[in-house]
Amino acid sequence: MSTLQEQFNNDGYVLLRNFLDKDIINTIYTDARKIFAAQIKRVTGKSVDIDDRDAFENAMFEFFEKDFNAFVNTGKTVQHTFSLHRLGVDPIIENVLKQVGLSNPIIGARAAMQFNSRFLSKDGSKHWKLDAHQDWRTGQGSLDSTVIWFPMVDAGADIGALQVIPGSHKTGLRESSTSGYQGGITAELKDEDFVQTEFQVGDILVFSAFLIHQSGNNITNNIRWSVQLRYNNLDEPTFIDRGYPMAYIYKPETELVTPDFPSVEQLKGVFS
Ligand SMILES: O=C(O)CCC(=O)C(=O)O
Repeated sequence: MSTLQEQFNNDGYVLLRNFLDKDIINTIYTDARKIFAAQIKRVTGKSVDIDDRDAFENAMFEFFEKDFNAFVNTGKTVQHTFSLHRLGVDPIIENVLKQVGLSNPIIGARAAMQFNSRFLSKDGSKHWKLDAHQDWRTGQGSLDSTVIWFPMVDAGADIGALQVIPGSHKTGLRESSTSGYQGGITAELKDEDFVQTEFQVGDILVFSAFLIHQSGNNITNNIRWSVQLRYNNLDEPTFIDRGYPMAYIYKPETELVTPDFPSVEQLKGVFS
């Protein structure tokens, strides 16, 4: 067994330094900001420089306040970029999954991106950060189901990088107030058991879906942009025996989101 796998089995996670090409991460980050910038222009009338971090993020907050619905939909749209999904199936990712023991990895859920800031939450709600949880409850895949998490900006305690409880992946599936992402483990967990992770761009955290973890507290005025990739192992016997359950449900809206749209003329315009 490799030392990497031993460490992963023991602690439930490994933090790999300088693992991803910074340009690959920057492309994902840039694609997301460009998509937001297009809607920021529409909603606020402002053309923002996506590389002027504070100005761009202030424009994000303004967009959030002015058109929440469009903000939510744009937030969903940035989850669908080619760059993000290309990374999710990159051989470098496939190989690291194999190194920690997933002999036959398969995507567990769509690659996802988060942009955490208290300024992107309604009415002081805590929806921008996640309480202590185990991802297995939402994925319910193989027992060696694995998550890769990394920030697209340097991230330590102040900007709320993940906090994990080493070894907690071996303590079983814990009771939770929900099976979704809000809510969390109901048992009292000790603050001092959590380890605060810290990242430079390029570092990644690879962790068991049973590892107890939570969002850190982003006390800065900046957004903590991060990516999460989730995988199962097709060879894991209980996953096979349970018939490869897929607990993620993607479904279409039942109603037209833009009533009376499109007109025949609009369609003719597209195809003329
Ligand atoms: O990025 C975060 O703050 C939380 C992410 C997380 O815990 C998860 O995706 O399971």
